[in-house]
Amino acid sequence: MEEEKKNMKRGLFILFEGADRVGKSTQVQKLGDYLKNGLQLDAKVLRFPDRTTPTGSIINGYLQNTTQLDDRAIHLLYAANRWEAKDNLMKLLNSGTSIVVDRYSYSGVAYTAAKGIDVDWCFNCEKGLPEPDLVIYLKMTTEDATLRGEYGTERYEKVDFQNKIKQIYEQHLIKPSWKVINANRDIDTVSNEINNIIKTEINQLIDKPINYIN
Ligand code: Z5A
Ligand code: MG
Repeated sequence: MEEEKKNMKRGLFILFEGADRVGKSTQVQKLGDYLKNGLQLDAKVLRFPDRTTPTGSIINGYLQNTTQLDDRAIHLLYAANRWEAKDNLMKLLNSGTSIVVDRYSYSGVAYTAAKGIDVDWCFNCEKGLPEPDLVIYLKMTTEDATLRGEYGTERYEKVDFQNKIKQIYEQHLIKPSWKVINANRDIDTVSNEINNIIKTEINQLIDKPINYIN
């Protein structure tokens, strides 16, 4: 019989960030499973862009190169895609459900700033969104990431552009509180390191109020 789920005052917001093909979606699923089955928490996995919404459908067309859009216009659509999810994110967190999120505001800033647009301009429309309690940044070289499956089929998957994205993350976005993980190891080694971080830090993270990006 399944053990009873733990009652949490509020859910935890854990975010995975990083350039293309570093293993974010793989690790998001694994951490979601660990929270649910290992730690017996209520947990949900979410991703941005959410391609199922009206803004998500325009973003999907843009990523697949069927729609062309001004760089700032697509940036604002990515942000709108997060703002339309805000109430649901807050509802989940306040009802005690933890969320493991695959990309968020920092992807928004990194990918647009890598096109040469001012980082502060990019960040402005993210201010006021719920802030993650913990950000896990998966790091590896672009050269190693290109060796992974299906690299190169969507709009941004070019080596020079990926290096610019990494540079924006690593020079402008990573804060001392982020966990920078060596992603160029086998899936289970990376996952075990992340599970250990969560197990060690979960109690102190959960005691803090939900913050907002500012
Ligand atoms: N974007 C933006 O511009 N602005 C925004 O605000 C947001 C996003 C939110 C779509 O995102 C695009 O949107 C993205 C940024 C931009 N750019 N592009 N292109 P997406 O999240 O939908 O992208 P994706 O299709 O999921 O790819 P990804 O995120 O780049 O991949 P990943 O999630 O990091 O990797 P993965 O799918 O887990 O793994 C990739 C492959 O490697 C797969 O075959 C795995 O089995 C394999 N893998 C995973 N881990 C390992 C390890 N440890 N060893 C070996 N092989 C591995
Ligand atoms: Mg992914």
